[in-house]
Amino acid sequence: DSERERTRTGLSKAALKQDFLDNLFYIQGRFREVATPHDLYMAAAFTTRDRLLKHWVESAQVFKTSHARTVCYLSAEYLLGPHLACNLVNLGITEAAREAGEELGLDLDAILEEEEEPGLGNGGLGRLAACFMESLSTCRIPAIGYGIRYEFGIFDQAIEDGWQVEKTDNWLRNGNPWEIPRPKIRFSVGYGGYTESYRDDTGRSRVCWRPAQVINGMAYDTPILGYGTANANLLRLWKAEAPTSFDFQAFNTGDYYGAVYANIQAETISKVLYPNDEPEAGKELRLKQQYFFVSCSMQDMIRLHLNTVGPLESFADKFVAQLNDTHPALAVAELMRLLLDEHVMSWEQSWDITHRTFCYTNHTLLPEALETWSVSLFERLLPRHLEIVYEINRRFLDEVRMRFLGDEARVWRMSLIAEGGERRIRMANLAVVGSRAVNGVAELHSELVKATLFKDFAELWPERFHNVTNGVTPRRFMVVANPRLAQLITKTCGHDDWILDLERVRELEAHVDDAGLLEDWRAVKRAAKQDLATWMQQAAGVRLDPESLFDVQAKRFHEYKRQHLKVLHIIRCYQRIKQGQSQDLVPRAFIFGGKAAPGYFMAKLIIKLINAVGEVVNNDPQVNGWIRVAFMPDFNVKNGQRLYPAADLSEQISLAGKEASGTGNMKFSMNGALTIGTLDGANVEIREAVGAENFFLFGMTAEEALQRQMSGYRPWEFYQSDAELKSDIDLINSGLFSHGDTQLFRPLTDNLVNHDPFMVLADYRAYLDCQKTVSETYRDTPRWTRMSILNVARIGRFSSDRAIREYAEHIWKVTPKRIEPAH
Ligand code: DL6
Repeated sequence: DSERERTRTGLSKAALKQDFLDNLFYIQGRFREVATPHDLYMAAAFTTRDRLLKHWVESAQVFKTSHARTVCYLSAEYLLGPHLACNLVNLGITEAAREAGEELGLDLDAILEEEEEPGLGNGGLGRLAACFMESLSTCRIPAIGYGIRYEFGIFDQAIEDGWQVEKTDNWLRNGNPWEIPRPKIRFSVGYGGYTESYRDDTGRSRVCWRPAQVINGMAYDTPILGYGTANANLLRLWKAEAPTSFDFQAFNTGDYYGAVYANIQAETISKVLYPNDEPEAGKELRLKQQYFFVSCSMQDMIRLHLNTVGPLESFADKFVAQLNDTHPALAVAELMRLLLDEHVMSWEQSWDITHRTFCYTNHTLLPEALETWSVSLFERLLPRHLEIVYEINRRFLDEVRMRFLGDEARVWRMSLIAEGGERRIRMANLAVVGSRAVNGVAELHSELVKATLFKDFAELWPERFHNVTNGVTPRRFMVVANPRLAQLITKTCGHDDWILDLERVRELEAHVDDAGLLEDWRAVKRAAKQDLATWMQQAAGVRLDPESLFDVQAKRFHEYKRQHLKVLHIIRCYQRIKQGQSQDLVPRAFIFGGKAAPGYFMAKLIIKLINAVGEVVNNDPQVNGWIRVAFMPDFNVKNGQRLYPAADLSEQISLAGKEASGTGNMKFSMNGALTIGTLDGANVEIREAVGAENFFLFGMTAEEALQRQMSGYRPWEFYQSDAELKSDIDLINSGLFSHGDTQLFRPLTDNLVNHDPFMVLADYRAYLDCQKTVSETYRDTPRWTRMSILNVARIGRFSSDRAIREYAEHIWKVTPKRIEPAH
C-alpha cells in the first residue's frame, strides 16, 4: 500500500526513521535498547538500500524495454570503499538521515564509522573502476560492472616493530547489506580436459571442448546509484561454487572427504584477491580466477542479449565491453569460443562481433607488470582457448606480413606468442588485437604507449589508439571526505551545482582575493588537520601538530614511486636541525600511508625504514618540535578519506615515465593540497590545469631519464659528489635508525648506490631544492592559501564524470538514458 511504499522509499526524516526502526526489528531482530553499533549500521544500510532498490529496479526495467546500448566494464578489481555515506549523498538524504538519527538518539558519524569497506582491489586500477561505476550512473550511461566477489579482499595492514604485517581481510564476516545474491543467475565454467572435432548437420567442421572440471559462478548484485539522478547501474560480482554441494558418486562409494574436497576446491577460485599490483608469475589460480569471471560475464551478456534484443548478430550494437587492463583479456577468446562452439557461428562472423565488442585500457608500462601466461599452463587449463588464440594469431600475423613485407622481426615482436625460451602468451597483444579501441590513462602515458609498448601496433592501426585521462569522483573525495570544504565551496559559489559539474568550482577563482574566504579556507584545512591528528594519535600513537605543514605521500609502496626519496629528505632535515641549520625549514609532519605487496621485500624494507626514522626523530626532543614522522596503518579508501582533506602538500614524486596516471594526485589537489611532483602521469596535466606557478615541479623529464639510462647511469657518482646525499645514506648505514644494526638497510642503500633503477639519486638534489621552495612558500600563509584555492578551483577536469563522457563519446559510442524518477 502507499503508506508502506512511502516508508520504504520516502526521503523524509519521518520515513527514514520508521524504516530504520522496521529494519532494525525485522531484519536485525533487535530493538533500540539492545542494538549493537553493528545492528544500527545494518539497519541504516538496509534503510538506504531500500531507497536505492527503487531506482535500480526502475532503471533495469527501462534499460531492458528500451534495448539501451550498455557498457560492460570488466575488471578483476573494484576498490569500492564504504558504501553508506556515498549512497546517502547520492540520494540527497544525508541531512535527513542525520536528523532522523538525532531524534532516535543516534550519531550518524558513529554509524558510518562502523562500516567495513569491501577492499576488492589493490590500488589505483581497482579504485578507478569504482569511481567509473559511480560516474557511469551519474552520467546516466547504462552499464554493468563485472568482477569477482573475493571472500578475502586486500589484506589489512598492521605495523609491528616498524614492519608491515598482513592480516586477513574478512570483510564478509558480519554480512554485506549492499549485495543481493542471485541463486538463479549461475553459469558453469570449465577447466582442463580436451577438445574434439566433429561435423555438424550442415557438414561443417566444429569443435567441442570437454573440460575435466566444471564449477559454477553465482551472481551477487550491488546497486550503484548516481548523484542527483534516478539512474542506478548494476555491479555484478561472481562467487565460485561447486556445481552440486555433493559429488554423490564419490559419496556413495564412501569417499565422503573426496566429495567435500572437490567442493572446497571450487570455492577456492574466488577466495582471495592477489595482493600484488603486478602479475604473480605462473600462478595457476590467478589464471583460473581470470577465466572464471570472464566466462561468467560473457555468458551473462549473451543471456541478456538473447532475452531482450534477440539474435547475436547485433551483440556488438547492444554491448561494448571495456577491458580494465589485461586481467580480463581472456574474454576475447571466450566470446569467440561461445559464438563459434556454442552458438555455431562462423569464424568470420564471430570475429567481427568480438572485435567490435571490446576496448582495452592499458594501465602500466612497467615491463614486470605486463601479463604473460606460459603456453603449457594455458594449454592444460584452457585447451580450447589456446586453439582459438593460435588461430587469431595466425590470421593476425598474415595481416602483418602483408602490410610489412619481409619484416619478420616485426612479426616476431607482434605475435601473441612470445617465442624463444619458454613460449608465453602475451595478454596485452591479445587485448590490442581483439579490441577496436585502446587507450592509455593520461596524455603522457598514452603517448608512451604508442611510442614504446605498442609502437608496432600503433603503426599498423593508428586510428585504434586513444587517450582518456583518469578522473576521480568528487562525491566521495570531496563531498563525503571533506564536508567542511564542500560547504565552503557551496557558500562561496552560491550553489552546489559544482558537485555534478566540477568545472564550476572555477567560480571560486573570482573570490581568491577575498580575505574572508582565505580565512575560512585556512580554518577548514586546520580543522581537517586536527581531525587527522586526533585519529593518528589513537591509531599510530604519534602526536602531530596541526600548525605544522602536513606533507603526505599515500599510495602503494613501490620503488618507482620513490617513497625512499622522501625519506632522504627527512634525514636531511634531521641532520640540518641537529647541526643548528634549521633556518630554512618550517615545522613539518611527514606522513606516509600505503601497503606493500607481501612478497615485495624492498618495498617492505622501505616501510620499515620510515618507521625506524620516525622512532628516532619523534623521540629526539632536539628535533621533534620541527619534524615528525607518521605512518598511517592500513591505508585504504576509508583511511584515505581522512588523509586527503588534511594534506597541505601532496607528494607525487615517481620517476618520470613510470606512473601511468596516478589518481591520488587528483584527490589531494581537489582537497586543496599543493603538489610537489615530477612531470609524470597526470601530474603533467594537473600542473597545466592549476598553473605552473601553483605546482612545485622538480626532476628529470621522462625523456631525460631515458637518455640518462641509455648513456649509462652511474648512481655512485651522485653519491660521491654530493656530500649531503652521501651523509644521508651513510647515516642510514651507521645503524642510527636500527639500534646499531649496520646491515639492516644495506639491501636498500646498496641498491641505491649501485643500481638505483628508479634514479632516486639523480633527482635528489632537485627534490631538496624544490622542498626549500615549498617551505618558503608555506611561510607566506596568504600566498599558500591562494595557491590552495586555485588548485581546487581549476581541478574540474579531473572529475571521473569527464573521463566517462570522453569514453562514452569517443570510444563506446553510447548515449545517456535518463531514468525519470517515479516520485
Ligand atoms: O589507471 C589507474 C592506475 C593509474 O593511475 C596508476 O598510475 C597505475 O599505476 C595503475 N596501474 C596499476 C597496475 N596495473 N596493472 N596491471 O594498478 O592504474
